[in-house]
Order: sequence, then structure tokens, then C-alpha cells
Amino acid sequence: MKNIDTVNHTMGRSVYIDDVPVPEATLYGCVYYSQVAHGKILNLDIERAQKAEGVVKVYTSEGVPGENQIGGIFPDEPLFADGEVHFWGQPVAFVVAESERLAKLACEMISMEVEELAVIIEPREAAAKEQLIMPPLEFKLGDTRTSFKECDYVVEGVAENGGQEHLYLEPQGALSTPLESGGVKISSATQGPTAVQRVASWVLGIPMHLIEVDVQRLGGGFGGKEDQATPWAVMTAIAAVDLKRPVKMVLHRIDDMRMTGKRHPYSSDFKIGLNKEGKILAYEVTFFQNAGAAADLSPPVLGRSLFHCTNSYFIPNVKATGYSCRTNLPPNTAFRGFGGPQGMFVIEAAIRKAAEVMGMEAWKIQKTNLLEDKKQFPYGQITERCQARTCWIQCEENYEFEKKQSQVDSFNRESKAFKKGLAFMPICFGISFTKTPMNQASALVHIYQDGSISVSTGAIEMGQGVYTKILQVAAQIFSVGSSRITIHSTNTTRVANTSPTAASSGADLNGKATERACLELRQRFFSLLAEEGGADPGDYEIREEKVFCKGKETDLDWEGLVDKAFLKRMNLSCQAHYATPEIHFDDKKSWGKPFAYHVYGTSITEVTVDCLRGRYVVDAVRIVHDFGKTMNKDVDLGQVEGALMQGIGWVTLEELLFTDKGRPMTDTLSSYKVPDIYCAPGEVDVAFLENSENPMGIFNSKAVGEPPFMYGMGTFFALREAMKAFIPDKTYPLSAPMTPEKVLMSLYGDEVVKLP
Ligand code: MTE
Ligand code: LUZ
Ligand code: MOS
Repeated sequence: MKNIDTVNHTMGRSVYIDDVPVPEATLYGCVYYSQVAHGKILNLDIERAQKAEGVVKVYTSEGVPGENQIGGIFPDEPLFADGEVHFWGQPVAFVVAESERLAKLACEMISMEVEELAVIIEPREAAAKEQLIMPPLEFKLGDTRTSFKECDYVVEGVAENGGQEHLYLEPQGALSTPLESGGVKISSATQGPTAVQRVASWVLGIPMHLIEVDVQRLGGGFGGKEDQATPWAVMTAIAAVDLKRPVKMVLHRIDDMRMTGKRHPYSSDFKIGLNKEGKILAYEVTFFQNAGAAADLSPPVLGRSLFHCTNSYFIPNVKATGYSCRTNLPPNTAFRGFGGPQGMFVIEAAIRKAAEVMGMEAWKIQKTNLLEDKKQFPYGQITERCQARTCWIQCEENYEFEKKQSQVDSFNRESKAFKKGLAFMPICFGISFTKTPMNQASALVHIYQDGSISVSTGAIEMGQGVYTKILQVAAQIFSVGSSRITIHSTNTTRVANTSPTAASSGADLNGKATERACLELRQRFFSLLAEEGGADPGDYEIREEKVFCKGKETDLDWEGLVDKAFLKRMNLSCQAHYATPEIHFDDKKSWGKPFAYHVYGTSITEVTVDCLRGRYVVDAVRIVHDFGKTMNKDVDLGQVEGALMQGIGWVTLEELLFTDKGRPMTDTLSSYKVPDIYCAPGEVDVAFLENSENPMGIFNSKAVGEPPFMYGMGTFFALREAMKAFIPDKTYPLSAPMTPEKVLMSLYGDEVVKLP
């Protein structure tokens, strides 16, 4: 089945916030933000703006009817700056006017006097000054101290990764409409409607039942709308309730890039110990996470870096420590992989450095240490149905790695200025929110008298195809045609207490809730038929809209069945709830079984570097990925391809720069380079791992949204191999992104590049 949105997306008919027809008398908002990264507000002058043409009202921290607080985990983030500013781009005031243009013009009339304070950009500097978001996290397995003594090699180093702008196609936005109850309906582009509802309740000072949040779809979220769709939604809500008129705001790209947080940059120390055969005996890692100016989701993001610090390897002795460091950047937030990529980057970097010291090929160390069944992660969970080795072996065989390697070697012998590099990138990603209580979802299914079906869940459609998968669940259980089913918008009055659609678990959690609701309805039908026909409920089946009894077709079809049930006064609606069984995690002991299962895979990346100019191309990425039993090949393949490109961008082109005063320098698409079609690998091949069963996933499938992002990292290490083929005895930085400039500087200008 095709993604149900393909035609409307292609025709431009899909509706996003900015396409919703606005009610009469709608007002427009514009945010005034700080142009200083850290300081005391001495004076805020909104008077001229207030009197400007078309302006209805200007809101500041004083105009918030409830609490001026939006911090979801720690209450450390004001909606509007109050007394101080902590990052360049921090919202200070909200201008509401008769048109978007007038709101923007008035915004420019606001002025603010700030006494500037010292600015911190780097996480290690923040840690040295004890600017921590929370106490450090620590994971431990075995005993690293004694096992380092038994190692033939102990290698230490530093690895660094940059941040990443989400660059969802649809910028942040919301439209709020006042309700007669004194409450508000918020149409928001959010991954977390309940988060918006909860925070709106705080800032408005009214209970959650007076707030309805509705989400049709997002033009991409990638984690950037898990928490950070909230401020814009609640600003419009405050004004709508106060002014009793609808209020809309959609951020301009430049303002979105300036005000919102991004993927967390990390700077990390590692120490890895191996024996002569390349077996990793011990690993210590310390992460310095650049959290930005407020907690946002940084604590669980850092947690996931620790969860994934050994990637898909078994290491018997591990000590991982994480510091969440408060800096004067916009609060960094969820981004595909949620800290996992940062954790995995460091172990991959450590393996490369160890390989270089030992004179061994990196892939041999990788392969030697792959996870197997019944091995323990450094947080206590034991591997089950582990596919690390099966994916690796199949990848090696499918793509004839040895042959490829010798082709690359001979290319490198013959070519002077152009060099090729190959890298393996195995992945292992845990599926479930690491906060166990978040792993729940519900669904509401109505069957109407004409046999058509309405499904509502907590899942947000953001391009990943979750509505398509949920539709498939309902269609399969009722065995009806897909045109009979509509997946309705995600709305807090139909489905309450939703977890954000995140952690790749949207289809699993909401799909399983939908499955339960549909199964319950189907059971009601069969019980009704059984009562009437004197058979057993288990004797009935529906096959392609026909009712069967004991394997024989009856004269009842789907519409007849629904009609009969209605006349018999059967309840044709069902709400169901799903909570992932078995999982648990003790935050104090950093120990438990947090994940329902893990997703595995292996990729081989091939690159060619022009070692005179520093430019490069990704020739091919060849992947064997564990989809479980895929529910939808097209959707899942699209997820792998998109995630791969996003991962390649992160480690190659995408570079966020700030002045030392904390002003963003890469706040446009001309200064922040994301990969385009010309950066795409010449060849992307994705093989579906066979015979992978996953009872914890919906219909035996595996979550697919985030894990393939990590294949992108293979490009970083393949570039390094190519550079080593050009000048072997140089120390190349383990610092991403490896932009073409950095390739050039690493090859020719040691003094310019920070070396680990
Ligand atoms: N795919 C598209 N097209 N757009 C997105 O915003 N977000 C990713 C991934 N794939 C995203 C996407 C992220 S960060 C997550 S967590 C998952 O989709 C969320 O959806 P799922 O749980 O249904 O996989
Ligand atoms: N969000 C979250 C996530 O709140 N908890 C998680 O564990 C998580 N993991 C991945 C992506 N988003
Ligand atoms: Mo995805 S980072 O879990 O929204």
C-alpha cells in the first residue's frame, strides 16, 4: 500500500498550519527576541510598538495570566525572558496585530537595554564553571580500572560532534481560537499535543479540559517539535483567550533558525582497552553535552548517549559519564536519534584510533566485538534475538566486501590525487522511551452505520507514514478496503494523555492500541453472530469484506454486518489503551530493561576524496537493515533513505557557527548547508534482513524512524580512510562535521585545525 498522503502531497493539497483557512477577525503574532546572548535586562521599551498601526496588544512576561514557565522536565525556562536573557534569540515579547506585516513592523519598534554578561559557548567551559543542568549521569558494567591493566593496548582520545538544525520544511507555527468556555482550541504543528495542552494549562492558569489541541500533520518534525512547538502554540493561546479573537503565527525561517534549539553538540573523552586480537576489554567515556540555556529534553538525550555508548558491541567493562552543560545557546532538543548518535560516534571514533595505534583494520575490531545473544548492555538489559552479526555477515556477503576492498586498494595505488575510503557502520538502537511511563498510547475507533471507519490515536503524522501504518492495522483486522477508513487528526479531546510521537515508537504504541480497539470490536461482532447462529465466536472470520463461518462464506458482507450490529444495538465504538509490557528502568541505579527490543543493521560506505581540493563524493552506501517483518516496504525504505541523508549531512556539511558573543552565524540556508540531491550517494542499496521476528512490534515489524540515521556516520569514517590513503602518518581529527574545508586543512594545515 502506498503512503496515503502521496497524492495530496504531490498535488499540494495537504493542509499545514499555514494552509488552514483562518476564521474571520484573525489576528497575527510576531515574536521579539533578544539580540544579546547573556545579560540583565535594564529596560524594555514596548511603548512605540503598542501604539503602532494595527497593533492590538504586546505581551511580555508580565502579560502571562498563569505561570511564565514552559520547562517540561525542569522548570528552568521562562516563556518570555524575565529580568535576564540567556541566549541570542530568546523570546522577550509577543506583538499581536491585524496583519502579519503590521505585527512584524511593530516588533522592530521594540527596544531593549541589556547589561551584557559573560557568554559561554563551549560545554567544557560550562562544566569547569559548574554550570550543569543536573548532576552527572553514570552507567557502569564490570570494572574498567582493573581490566585496563590486562589490556595489551590502551588508547585515549577526544571526539567531537557538532549540532544540527532540524530544517523541517514547515516552520514552527500555531493557530489558536477562543472557545465559549473561556478555553481555547489550538491547532499546532507539534509532535506532542499533550505537552502543548499541559503547558498551555500552566501559562493560562486554566485546567487541561478547557484546552483542545488539534494536529492534522506536520511538514516534518525530526524531534524539533517534540518540545519546541510549545512556545508558539501557547503564545497564540494567551492572546486568543485574552483578546477573544483567533490568533495565528507561523515563524519565518530565519526566526525559526535563530530561536529554536538543535541537536546537541558534544565534546567527549574516551579510553579504550583491547587485547592483541582486537577484543575490547574495557571502555571509559565522558560526554560533555552542550545543553544550551535551559534543560528542555537534554537530560533524557544525555541518557540515551549513555544507553548507546557501546553501539552494537559487547564490552564487558564499561564506565560512561555524562555532563549536561548549561551554555548561552538556544536550548538544544530532541533530534532523530536523541543523543544515540552522539554516544555511538565516540565508540566508533575510539575504535578507529585504536586500530591506527595497533596497525589493525578498524573493521576487524568492529567485527570481533559485535553483540550476540545473552550479552549484557552497560545498563543491565540482556540481548535477545540479536541481529548484529547476521546483519554484518549478510552485508559483507551481499556487497562482496573483500572484493570491494581490493578494488579500493588498487584504485588508491594508481590514483595520485583522488583516494577512496570504505567504512563499516553497524548500528544498534533501543526502542522505547527510556522513561518507562511514556510507553503508552490509546486509540478511539468508530464504525459508522454505512460501514466506514474513523480512527483516532495519539500518533502525529510528520511525513514518516504513521497514519498509513495505522490505517493498515485497522484494514487488516477488519479485512476491509482502505477507502473505508479515515485516520483523523490527532486531537486531545478524542485521545487524551498522549506521549509525543517520538522515540520511533509512534507506529508500535499507537498501532498496538488501534489493534486492540479493532480486535475488541471484531470480537463484539463475532459474539453477536455466534449468539444468533448458535456457533462459537471463534468460528467466524472476515475475509475481504465477507463474513465466513467455519471456513464457509456466509451471505453477510461487511456493510450487512455493521447494519445488523447497529440494529441489535451493539456498541460500534471502542477505545483501547496499550502499555509496553515487561520494560522497567531504575534511574537511581542506572539499571534495568528499558527497551522493548533493539533494531540492528550494518552499512558499508564508499567515498572518493579529491585530496588536492578537499572535495569529496559519497559513491555508495550499502545497507542490510533489520525491519523485523516490515509493514510497508515503501514507507520503510523512504525512512531509511531520508535518515541516511540526514546522517550524512550531520557528519559532512552541516556546521552551526556562533560568534564568541553567541550570535548565530548560520541562520539562513545560504550559510547553513544541508545536503541536496547532488550530495546524495551515487548508489544507495537497502537490503531487508530476512527471518527477523519481533513480537514486541506492531504486526511483528520493527520501529524504523531513527535507527538508520546512524548509517550516515559511516561517511565520516570512510572519509578518514581515504585521507589516510593519501597521507598515512598524520593524526586526523575525530571531529565532525568533516566539511570539505576541514578535509583540506587536515591534510595540509595542522596549525589551523584543532587536533585531538
Ligand atoms: N520522517 C519524516 N518524513 N519526517 C519526520 O519528521 N521524524 C523522525 C522519524 N522519521 C521524521 C521522520 C523521528 S525523529 C522520529 S522519532 C520518528 O520518525 C517518529 O515517528 P514514528 O515513531 O512513527 O517512527
Ligand atoms: N524522546 C523522549 C525520545 O522523550 N524519550 C526518549 O527516550 C526518546 N528517544 C528517542 C527520541 N525521542
Ligand atoms: Mo524523534 S528525535 O524521537 O522525535
